[in-house]
Amino acid sequence: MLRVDEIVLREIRLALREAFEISSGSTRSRRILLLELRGADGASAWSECVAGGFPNYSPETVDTAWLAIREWLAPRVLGRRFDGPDEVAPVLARGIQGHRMARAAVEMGFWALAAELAGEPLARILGGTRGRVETGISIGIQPSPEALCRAAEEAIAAGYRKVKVKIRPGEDVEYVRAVREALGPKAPLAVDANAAYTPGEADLGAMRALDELDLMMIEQPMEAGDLLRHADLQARLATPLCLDESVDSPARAEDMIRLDAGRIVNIKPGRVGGFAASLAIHELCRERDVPVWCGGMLESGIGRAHNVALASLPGFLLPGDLSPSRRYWERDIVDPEWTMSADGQVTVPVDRPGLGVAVDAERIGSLAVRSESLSAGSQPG
Ligand code: OSB
Ligand code: MG
Repeated sequence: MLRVDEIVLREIRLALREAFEISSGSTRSRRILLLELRGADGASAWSECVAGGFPNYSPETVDTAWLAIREWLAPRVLGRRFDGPDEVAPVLARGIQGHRMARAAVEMGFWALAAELAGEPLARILGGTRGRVETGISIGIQPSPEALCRAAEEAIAAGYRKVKVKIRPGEDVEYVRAVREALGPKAPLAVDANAAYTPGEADLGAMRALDELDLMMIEQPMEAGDLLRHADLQARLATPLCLDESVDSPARAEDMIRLDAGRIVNIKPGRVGGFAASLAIHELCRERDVPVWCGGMLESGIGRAHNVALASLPGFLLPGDLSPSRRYWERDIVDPEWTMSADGQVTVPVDRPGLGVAVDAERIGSLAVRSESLSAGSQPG
């Protein structure tokens, strides 16, 4: 039996060691919304909402998620008895459009709490089978092809199993060609456009040029809702398209497969509404032989723990964006911090219950710029 009596929301700000730029915007300091779920019997668990400070990747933000959790989501689950964490997502979804990142944060907190109460690692209760997961790096847009090549070479030297480079029109073919030449023909290289391209001739030309560079995938070239145009593009390219922003539910993953709008799925549990939806997408893709991998959203060590657990499932056949803590933060908010071996593997903490890392609640308290406690009975609406 699973019951949560209090959810504490906290916003912290963590400065990135270096600014991270994607086609739609740049982040220097990450606004992070953390949830602490307190169970009936003193047990507690943490989760992280992946929404950012600005609606460029998704319409959701830290502020919309805070509102959604306080007004509509927390009141549905506080004080309510669940037989298992898989029962939470449908309760959060009923009659609510969107707000998937907010829903995911609550739902994933319940999974972490269930693992804690069962004395099992989160990876185990999700169905994870691996003790180590391969990691790739995601490199933001750089000032020059030379700077990008340096970053890519350092990443390969550090052991990363996949190098993903952010692109946008004008900072694409020349940059990626330089990286391909620097790393050699066999290096595992991918690009991510974060929806910056259109179906027009100019952008198609860039896509055709990228198609010559033996990339593992081209991630999300066009707008999230544009499955048909992704299908048209996929028909013209040999390189598999990978969809990220477009796949916000198991149904959209099925659409992708049926339309051949992409051949790989980047699963981010935060984007799809949580673990139940992630498991459904994983299952569907396994049945259809579609490889999946676990994406990242510049998470702190808490969100990373959730992602690493998910990435240990058997269908996660490609390296995830699961960089170690040091890639992003001077100091993480978990102990031990996430690390990567010299051959690009992150260890799944299967010998410890719950998230498998200790959350530094004291530090979170001192970093918090706002907090709010929600409990059963004291709820609006
Ligand atoms: O598209 O995968 C993306 C970061 C913020 C928003 C969108 C994306 C990303 C990343 C970061 O690529 C990956 C990571 O956390 O390592
Ligand atoms: Mg992406």
